[in-house]
Amino acid sequence: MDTVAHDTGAPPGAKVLSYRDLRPLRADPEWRPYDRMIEVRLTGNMERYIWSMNGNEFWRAQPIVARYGERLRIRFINETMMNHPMHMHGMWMVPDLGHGAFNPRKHVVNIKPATVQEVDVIVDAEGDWAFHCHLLYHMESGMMRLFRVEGGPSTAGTAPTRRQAATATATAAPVAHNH
Ligand SMILES: [Cu+2]
Repeated sequence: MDTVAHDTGAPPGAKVLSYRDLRPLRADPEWRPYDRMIEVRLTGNMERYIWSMNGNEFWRAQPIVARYGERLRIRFINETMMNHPMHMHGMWMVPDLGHGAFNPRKHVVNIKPATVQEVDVIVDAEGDWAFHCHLLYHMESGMMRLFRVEGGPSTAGTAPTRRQAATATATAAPVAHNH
C-alpha cells in the first residue's frame, strides 16, 4: 500500500477519504507524462518559526523557472513535522496518485509530514506566479517562491515583435483612411 496516498491518520479499518479517492468522471484530455522533474524540499525550523523551501526563505531564493507548454513534475519532500498545503497560482497541479489520466486537478495539494508526493504542473500560463504554502503564517515566514513561466505566446514568435508591430501600423494606416 502506498502510505502517502492512503495514510489518513485514521485507525486501521476506519473508512475515511484520501486523495486517492479523488477521481474525475472523465479522463483528463490534456494528460501526458511529465517532461522533467525538480525537487522541492519543504523545510523549516520550528523553534525559530522559519518555514522555507529547499532551505531558503522566499527573499533569499531565486525564482523557479518553467518553460511554457512543458509538464513540470515537482517532487515534494516534506522534511518537517507539519502539513503544508502547497498552492500554485495561475495553473493546475495534478498530484500523481497512480491513476494516470484519472489523476485529479487541484489548486492546492497538501503534503503531509515526512512524506514525498509528486505533483505535475500544467505549465500553460506565462509570467510570474506565486507558489506558496497556504498556511499563510508559513508563507509569511518564507515558504514561498516566485514561479516564472518563460517562452509563452508573447515571446515565442506568435506575437509580433516591436519592429513587426511598427510595420503593421504603417501599412494598416492607409487602409484605415480608405473608408
Ligand atoms: Cu506550511
